[in-house]
Amino acid sequence: MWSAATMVNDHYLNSKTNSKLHPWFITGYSDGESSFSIRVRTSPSSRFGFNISIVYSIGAEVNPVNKNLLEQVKEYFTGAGSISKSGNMYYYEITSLKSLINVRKHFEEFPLQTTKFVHFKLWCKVMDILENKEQLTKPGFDRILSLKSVFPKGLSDKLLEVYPKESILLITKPVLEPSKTPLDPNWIAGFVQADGTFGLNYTKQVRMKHGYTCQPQFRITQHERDLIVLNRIIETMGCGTIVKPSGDRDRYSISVANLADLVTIIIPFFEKYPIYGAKHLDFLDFFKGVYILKNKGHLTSKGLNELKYLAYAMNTYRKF
Ligand SMILES: [Ca+2]
Repeated sequence: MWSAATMVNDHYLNSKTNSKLHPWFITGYSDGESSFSIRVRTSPSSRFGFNISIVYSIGAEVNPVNKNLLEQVKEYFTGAGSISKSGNMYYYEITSLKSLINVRKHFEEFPLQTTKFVHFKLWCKVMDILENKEQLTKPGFDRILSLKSVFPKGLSDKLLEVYPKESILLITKPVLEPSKTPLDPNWIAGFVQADGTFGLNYTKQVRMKHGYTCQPQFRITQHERDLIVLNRIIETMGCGTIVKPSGDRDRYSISVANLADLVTIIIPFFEKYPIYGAKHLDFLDFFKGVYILKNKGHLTSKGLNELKYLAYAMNTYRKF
């Protein structure tokens, strides 16, 4: 009998890659950190003066652990594309149409859960046009401009000089049907690699005997357009509350700061569904910190020192 679970397992077992990453991890990580884009570049030799290509790209901050993670993602997509460095980021990019067809298959089987889904759908429409070489016909070329115009970056000034807005047929964006189904835990792990934070906030606290305390917090931050997915994470995991970071107008976070929830839900969850990227190291330090707090270590100077040491060697303080 067919079920979503057996479908996932069949894919997992039959896939030809050696990647240890679960298909839903790939989608969760992509929901947080990837882009599906349409590149339109000036090219005098091309029909209509512009060359069109589509790209799948996913980034991670530069460090050896993240490099390894992107190599695993590359492995998952059977070695297609390449990883490059730009500033303090690595980008894994796939640009060949043939390989992108496989990427599309993955995201059709394991769909994006955030509003990125909408851009994926538009991107697929451009892929259809490119596959049939219809970009070489005026209607096909115009259709691509219409599809690109509803992307966040829209059409470049260069493009608008040649093809003014009035000449572009407006299209309606597809909408993401809000789902209420529980999320796959591996999706959550991938999403946390992209947009989650494990923090130990070591702060002055005059009321405390040693003058300091430490507050643990697990967070996932997202633009308000994806508030629905934050609520689905809370429902799937069974803990967390939605908070609005001060000064951050259009973003919301899930916050879990309650020690009992961290010990009984968050830590066991990410032990069972690992994160793989550098954020996994932050999780391990967070894990140690939470247990020091659970054992009331923050009431002793030895425990506080350990917490301080952890807090100032993780996240942005981490040295590789
Ligand atoms: Ca993100």
